[in-house]
Amino acid sequence: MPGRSDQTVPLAVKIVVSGGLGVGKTTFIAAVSEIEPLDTEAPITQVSVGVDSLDGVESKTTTTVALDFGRIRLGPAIALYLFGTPGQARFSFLWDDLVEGALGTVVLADTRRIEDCYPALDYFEAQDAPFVLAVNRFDGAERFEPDEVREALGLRAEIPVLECDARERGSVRDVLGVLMDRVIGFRAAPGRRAAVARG
Ligand SMILES: Nc1nc2c(ncn2[C@@H]2O[C@H](COP(=O)(O)OP(=O)(O)OP(=O)(O)O)[C@@H](O)[C@H]2O)c(=O)[nH]1
Ligand SMILES: [Mg+2]
Repeated sequence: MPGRSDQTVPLAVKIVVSGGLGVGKTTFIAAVSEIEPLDTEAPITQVSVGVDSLDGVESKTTTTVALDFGRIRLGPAIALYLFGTPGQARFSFLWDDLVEGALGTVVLADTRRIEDCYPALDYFEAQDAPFVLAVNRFDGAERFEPDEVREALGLRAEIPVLECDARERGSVRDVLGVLMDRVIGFRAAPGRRAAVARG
């Protein structure tokens, strides 16, 4: 491409990491970011009582109140900019701004509280960008086959359902790799805009 050096200027790709409260979004981004991840953790306050369910994550004392942000290079040509959504439902008004320009999304799920990912699924199914569903393995959580998770959530066959450990860099990279395959396939599909922001 004229005027562009592949050695020095990677394509900048915006990716969103979403899912229910305490599902591991901040952990997922921190595990893989090559820059000091920005997080906006704050103590969970009384305002949350009766609004945000902490069932299953009772030990959680802080929560993301605005966003998480991290960056990872995928080879020399692509840099992923990762934006994590806040988990509490009362901050969902931030999502519209956060997803602006995003090319794909990882929706994280916890099988102990699988229904908590419905708001994110509903939201990202309506977006014009692909997403993958990644089940974050928590200690003591029952294991389910990806197809069982797919069926329980009513996901279409073409949506990838994966398992991951949000604390492990390699595992997070694997999820992002599958998402990028989807993003590339989606952008290349006939009738789609090949609109990838240039870094
Ligand atoms: N065992 C286990 N614990 C995890 C894993 N991922 C995250 N955790 C823990 O789960 C808790 C919640 O993780 P966070 O990354 O803060 O979750 P979050 O989705 O960002 O939470 P909110 O921003 O409040 O919605 C933390 O104590 C993590 O250490 C995992 O894969 N396995
Ligand atoms: Mg968080």
